[in-house]
Amino acid sequence: MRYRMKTVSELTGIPRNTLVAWERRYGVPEPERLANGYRLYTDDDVGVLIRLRDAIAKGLSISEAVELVKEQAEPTRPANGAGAGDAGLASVRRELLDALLDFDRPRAERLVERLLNVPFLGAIDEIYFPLLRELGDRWEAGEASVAQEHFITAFVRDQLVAMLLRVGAGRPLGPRVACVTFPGEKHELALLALAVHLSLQGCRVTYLGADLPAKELGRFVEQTKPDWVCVSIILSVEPSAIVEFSRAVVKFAPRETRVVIGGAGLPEMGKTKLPPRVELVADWRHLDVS
Ligand code: B12
Repeated sequence: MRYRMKTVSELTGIPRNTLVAWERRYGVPEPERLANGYRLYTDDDVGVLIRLRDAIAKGLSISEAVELVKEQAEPTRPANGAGAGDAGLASVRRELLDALLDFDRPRAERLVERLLNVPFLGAIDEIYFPLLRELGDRWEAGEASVAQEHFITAFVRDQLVAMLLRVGAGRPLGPRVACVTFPGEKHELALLALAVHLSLQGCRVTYLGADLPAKELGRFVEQTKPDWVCVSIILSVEPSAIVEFSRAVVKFAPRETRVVIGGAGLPEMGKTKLPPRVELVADWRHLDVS
């Protein structure tokens, strides 16, 4: 996505003249310029600005914050193409998993600080999701205890919530999206990551979390009339459960509301028909809610 300066200012809470001043003095970030002079910021630019803003909020001067953001970028910045960056992230991920399996939170926090300049979606894709998948495999093989799984899950959840808080409340007139898991589904980390992704696109996200009964979701939709409802399923479910759930939600939804159900637990639907305005999307990167 590309954003105009006005949107970036709304998303980050940084006034426009400050954005111009930081760019002029420190070259951070340096957005693309259109022929008419308008600036176009990328998701990465917005990520950098959010990190600068947060470093300043912690008491650093702007020049210290710029130094920190540049320094933090070094271990993961590609030297000659993507390979070096990927290797940097892979080693952070391995060390992070080791620290967490040892219940060593301070060490884990220090490793996360090295990700300060990695865009949120990059950290999710390269660090947190692969780490969770490896954890799941270890748990399944009997190589990770339930205590380790709970501790690590809580840590990752904290990081995702922190991202969500930093991204902010979305554009004032951005699409209104409710995020919720399928009834009975307790896995909520992919949903949190989805909420970060949607907020970065300017959506105004209402995060409803895990395991809301379909009837309650229907009531919520009737009351608040969101533009979209995004539902995450990680544990496998039957097609009939998807249809029953969709009907229960759509029954109360206004015509404008669209329901997207996605995640690793989606079944092969075959010829099963879904109610109108309900769609299945496996990967949230393919989700366009603009
Ligand atoms: C953390 C975890 C837990 C935690 C969850 C805590 C929490 N607050 O979320 C706890 C301990 C509660 C838990 C419980 C269970 N878990 Co668990 N858990 C995991 C683990 C390690 C990570 C889950 C996760 O967050 N995945 C998110 C990311 C990493 O995965 P992803 O699916 O690839 O995400 C993508 C898509 O799914 C998609 N997506 C997801 N949502 C949406 C939504 C939309 C709209 C769209 C478009 C896309 C989309 O986008 C993502 C990016 O592409 C996984 C391992 C794994 N491989 O996922 C096991 C795993 C999911 N768990 C598993 C199991 C078996 C269970 C239990 C049944 C164990 C038990 N006997 O009690 C219970 C079930 C609880 C329940 N009713 O939901 C199995 C599931 C096997 C299966 N396919 O059925 C897994 C795969 C572990 C394994 N390897 O065996 N678990």
